[in-house]
Amino acid sequence: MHALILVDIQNDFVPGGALAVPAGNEIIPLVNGLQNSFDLVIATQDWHPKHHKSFASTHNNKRPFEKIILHGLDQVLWPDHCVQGTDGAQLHSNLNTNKVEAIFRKGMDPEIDSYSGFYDNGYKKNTGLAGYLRERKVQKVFVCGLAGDYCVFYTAKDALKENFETYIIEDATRPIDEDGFLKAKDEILTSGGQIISSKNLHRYL
Ligand code: VGL
Ligand code: ZN
Repeated sequence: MHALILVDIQNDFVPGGALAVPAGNEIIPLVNGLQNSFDLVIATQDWHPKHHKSFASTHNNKRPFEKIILHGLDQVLWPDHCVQGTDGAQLHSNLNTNKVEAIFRKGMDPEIDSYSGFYDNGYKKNTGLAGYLRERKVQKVFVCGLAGDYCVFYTAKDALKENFETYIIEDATRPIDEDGFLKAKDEILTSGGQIISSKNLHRYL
């Protein structure tokens, strides 16, 4: 079984949203088409309570994109985004979700950020995604969505950690920062994952 994970394709991560990923909207038609090639499609959804500690506005005299240490972990401070129940937190309305069998929400604990669909950034809580994929007999995990240098990267990293054959579909993601994404791709490759183009997807299925 091979699964496609649609990471955080939410209104706040596309241009016009609170934490817009440049050209993030451009992946949506491709992602919609890709879903037909998979046995299983699941999605993740960034889903923060108000005043989450990853928001710059929660701290005094901090601005978005400043870095702090939060409970011992490096933390980028973000604009308020993907607040539970808001329009910005909804999956993008052009994203076809008919084939999505499950949605794993993350980032609910106000004290810790959660980039990966599998664990929070401190590995304190497991979302159950790894167990779900194993129960569904998934061996290969293909990751796409937003943002390439954060939630896509960390989801792919944890998929490797959980011993899934792991692929990032490069043209079906967009990063916040291009340099960060170069480093991220390098780390995936050195950890045994692959970075592929949707054009070559048939070779890996
Ligand atoms: C993300 C920063 C903060 C992402 C989520 O989906 O990549 N990035 N929260
Ligand atoms: Zn977030």
